[in-house]
Amino acid sequence: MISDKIRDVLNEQINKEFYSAYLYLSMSAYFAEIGMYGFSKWTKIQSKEEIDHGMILFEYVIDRNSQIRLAQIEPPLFEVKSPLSVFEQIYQHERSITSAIDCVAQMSESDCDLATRNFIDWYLKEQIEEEAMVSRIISKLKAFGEEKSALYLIDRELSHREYNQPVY
Ligand code: OFO
Repeated sequence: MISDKIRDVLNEQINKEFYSAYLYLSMSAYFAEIGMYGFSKWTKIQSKEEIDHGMILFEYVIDRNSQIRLAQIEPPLFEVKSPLSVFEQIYQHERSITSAIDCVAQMSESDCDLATRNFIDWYLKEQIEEEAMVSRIISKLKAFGEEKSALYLIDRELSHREYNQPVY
């Protein structure tokens, strides 16, 4: 069993992961609208992974004999200026998710809930990978993204991403 405080923060995190899925899915729609199908595929796959992140938390809360409290998911908000600006917003978003995960880790530690503290390690590592992956795309967009032909090549590269269900 986990404390009510930990139950609530894990439920909040489930909401954040599903919000992330919505955000990436709306970005995927935007990229499809402007004909950038590689960017669209990449963000759609990321959206699926975010649902997986939410579901891993969901199963954990149930396994700990606690309660799921699903809340409303806010509409996804982002500005559509350019692929670079969208990826910069993704980076900021992922940084905010990293801070939220850090808080879960700190709270579980101060609650002497070592099982949750151990569980959340997977998310800490996942956030390092996500921030790095997004920051590499931003660097490429900054270096070459002004040129349409380079953008086309980056779009093609992103179209190679395949969905791999995250394994906890
Ligand atoms: Fe679930 O990692 Fe991104 O948001």
